Amino acid sequence: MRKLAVFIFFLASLAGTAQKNNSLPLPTRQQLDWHEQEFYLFMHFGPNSFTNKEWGEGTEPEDIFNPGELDCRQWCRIAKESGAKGIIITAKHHDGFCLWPSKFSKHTVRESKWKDGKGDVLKELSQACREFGLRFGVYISPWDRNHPDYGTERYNSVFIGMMKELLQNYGTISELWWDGANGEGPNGKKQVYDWKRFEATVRQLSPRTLIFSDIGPDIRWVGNENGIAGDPNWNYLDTTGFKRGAGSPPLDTLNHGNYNGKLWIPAECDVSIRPGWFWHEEENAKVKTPSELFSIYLQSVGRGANLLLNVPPNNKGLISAEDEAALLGFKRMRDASFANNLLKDANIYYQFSRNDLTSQDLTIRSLDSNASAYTANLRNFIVEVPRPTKMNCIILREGIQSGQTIRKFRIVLYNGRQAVGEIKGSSVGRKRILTFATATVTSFNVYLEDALGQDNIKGISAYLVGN
Ligand code: FUL
Repeated sequence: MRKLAVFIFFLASLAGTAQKNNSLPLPTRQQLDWHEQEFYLFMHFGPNSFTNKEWGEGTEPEDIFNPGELDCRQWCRIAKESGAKGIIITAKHHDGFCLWPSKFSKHTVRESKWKDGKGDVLKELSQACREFGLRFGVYISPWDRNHPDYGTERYNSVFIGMMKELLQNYGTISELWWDGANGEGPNGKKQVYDWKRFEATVRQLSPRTLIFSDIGPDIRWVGNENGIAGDPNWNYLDTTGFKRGAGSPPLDTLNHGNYNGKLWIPAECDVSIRPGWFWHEEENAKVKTPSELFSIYLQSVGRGANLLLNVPPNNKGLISAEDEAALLGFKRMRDASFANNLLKDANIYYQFSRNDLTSQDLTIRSLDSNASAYTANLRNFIVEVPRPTKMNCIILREGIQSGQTIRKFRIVLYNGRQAVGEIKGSSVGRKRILTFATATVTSFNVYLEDALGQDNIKGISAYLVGN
């Protein structure tokens, strides 16, 4: 009898040779790589970090921006220690202030006294990210409450010029974040954005950069700012007829995706570690606890999405001690919860008959008796642990390189012949973390009740979390 590792290897190799479901949208190589990032940090930083505002007016004097102890290496050290895979920084928020000395604006770090106008936050952060092996991404708000050209066609070229500076001067930009907010500029007008040109510019200059917005094209907004993906969460979305911002699909659709959607546009869950997106002194005592962050993790990464957690640097230019402690506590909880895979010594069997679902009647055969005979029938399987084991969490992983094919599943837990729990669900995706009341388990059956083509489970593990 073979062990779990063999099972996973076998299924992984099957997934590799599986016939493609030609009708299913598939992730690109960049998207697949993005899915593996799981968790990375957002950093809202700019004049608002000094004025106690969330949305600056665009009229703040540049000298307000003066982070006397700015240390991007401290940000990166903390990001790394917390297990985050990268940092996305607000290069320009709605107030229009540029954290880099853009040629296309007179409202930038260059006009401030910070480092005598010679500072460049993006330069420092991109270098630190490289040093720490983190990905570097930028948020750039199309809405600009400062720029004199905002509300005219000229602004579209300004925005393109700014994006070119970002894409060409700071090494690889892993993700470009387009905020959907579109308000009025200094002349009281709203901008008609030239999204086609914006997108073509990014694709042409940096084809590997993933573009985030309400509707992608590469990554979609999850429809809330609480960091919670829908259950189910489909990686598919239909965007025809929808726009970014006010014309975006209903929030519920963004939250769940479209079951039969035509494009692979997975969800990213953005949420702040504090009540606001920017740092405010009075929120130092309101930083989310490690348990709250862990619960968000289960509902974002645990539903096959990615988690973008905002940790805003303070007015000194440092991550505050409160945020650092919460992040490290969150990391310890993840490590402690997922250190001990209870299926390490488990055996996996396939059952032949899909109608024959009671444990004592199952035809149990081991995988190595004739593996090739089973390739057509991998839907249901039994996992047996060598001794009664307490567990409250099972993780399923789908081989999403072949699409999101699992549409309905059920798991029945047994202690001997006695059923002691049942878990039902629909989407799996890259990772599905299922938690349930702690049970003593000797085996469990996994039924993939609705799945397209070759079934696509790439891995399975079980844990006792939060104990
Ligand atoms: C929103 C913005 O208006 C907030 O200030 C913040 O940047 C959030 C992530 O996106 O649309």
